[in-house]
Amino acid sequence: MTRKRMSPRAGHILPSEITSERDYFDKPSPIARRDVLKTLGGGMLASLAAGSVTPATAATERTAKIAGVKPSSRYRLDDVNSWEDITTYNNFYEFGLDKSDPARNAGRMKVKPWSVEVTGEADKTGVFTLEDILRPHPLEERIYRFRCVEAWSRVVPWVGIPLADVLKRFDPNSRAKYVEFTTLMDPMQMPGQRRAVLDWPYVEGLRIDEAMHPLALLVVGVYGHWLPNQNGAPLRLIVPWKYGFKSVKSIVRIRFTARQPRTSWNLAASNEYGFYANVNPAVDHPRWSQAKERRIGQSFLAPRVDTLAFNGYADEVSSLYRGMDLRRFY
Ligand SMILES: Nc1nc2c(c(=O)[nH]1)N[C@H]1C(S)=C(S)[C@@H](COP(=O)(O)O)O[C@H]1N2
Ligand SMILES: [Mo]
Repeated sequence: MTRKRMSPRAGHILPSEITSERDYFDKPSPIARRDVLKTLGGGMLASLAAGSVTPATAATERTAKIAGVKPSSRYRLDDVNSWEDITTYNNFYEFGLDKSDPARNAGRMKVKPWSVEVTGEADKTGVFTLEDILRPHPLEERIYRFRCVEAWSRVVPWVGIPLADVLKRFDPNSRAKYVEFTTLMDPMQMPGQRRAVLDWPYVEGLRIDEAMHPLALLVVGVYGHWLPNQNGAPLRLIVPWKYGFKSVKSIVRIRFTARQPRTSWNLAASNEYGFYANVNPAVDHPRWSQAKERRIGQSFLAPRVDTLAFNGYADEVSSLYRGMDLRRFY
């Protein structure tokens, strides 16, 4: 994997100093936000001053509608969050550290043309255009629960294709025990990558049987529209029974591998962000409880709702983890 150099100024920030998404990003207090800027040396402010961060695009602007999306009859839920809830409060650190930064900054990312490199333990590897990847597959709308490790959640009408249907076309071989997904690396377009917040590019992975599970979705849209950039256009993963950080955005590489991939948040803080990261209300994060969650779009005063085992998908996925110690494999 090629890793481009970070800016020298960013070099002194260790991953261990930024272990928590929540510490930086889930505090509503403006004072906490100022502390972040101080901690990070004000680099983000400097780039703002230099005009290198795109000014606000209309955060709630609708992307084009997708034709011919078939609503899933199986994956329907009530209380779907609004377009605004889903597209203005995001984690996409490549575009900044604040929840509102991706909607403001991701507009500059060029998502057309887009191609995905498929490598590793498969017979049909190579570079494929996004169109080639999508062409054979019907697009389906599935409403899934989404649970961030920071203890917020929402309900989202994704548009996508079962990941398994796409992966099978590459004919993974018997050595393919895991699949790794990598986000675009481009500090010119992604100002957040100029800082060593994570070891860029963002990498995530699944065991092959998890990746082949029918719930795992390759997503291209939301609410019947093509994905807005801040949600990981033009192609992202959604693994609804796992914490949100597994659902990697803006994928440019898929690699089949015999060994468990090294994943970004696990590398940054392995005691806090496991490889499996299944939603589990019984296993607290070292620094906060995971028993309940705050539903985005509701008042901060609204009572938190109970977090469900495997985010409500236990009947479908718990058999994947039979015999594993779910506390250990948090
Ligand atoms: N490349 C990349 N993918 C990412 C992230 C990120 O910072 N970079 N954040 C993750 C986290 S922590 C969450 S909660 C979800 C948020 O997805 P959403 O903004 O569409 O809700 O994206 C995940 N995928
Ligand atoms: Mo998250």
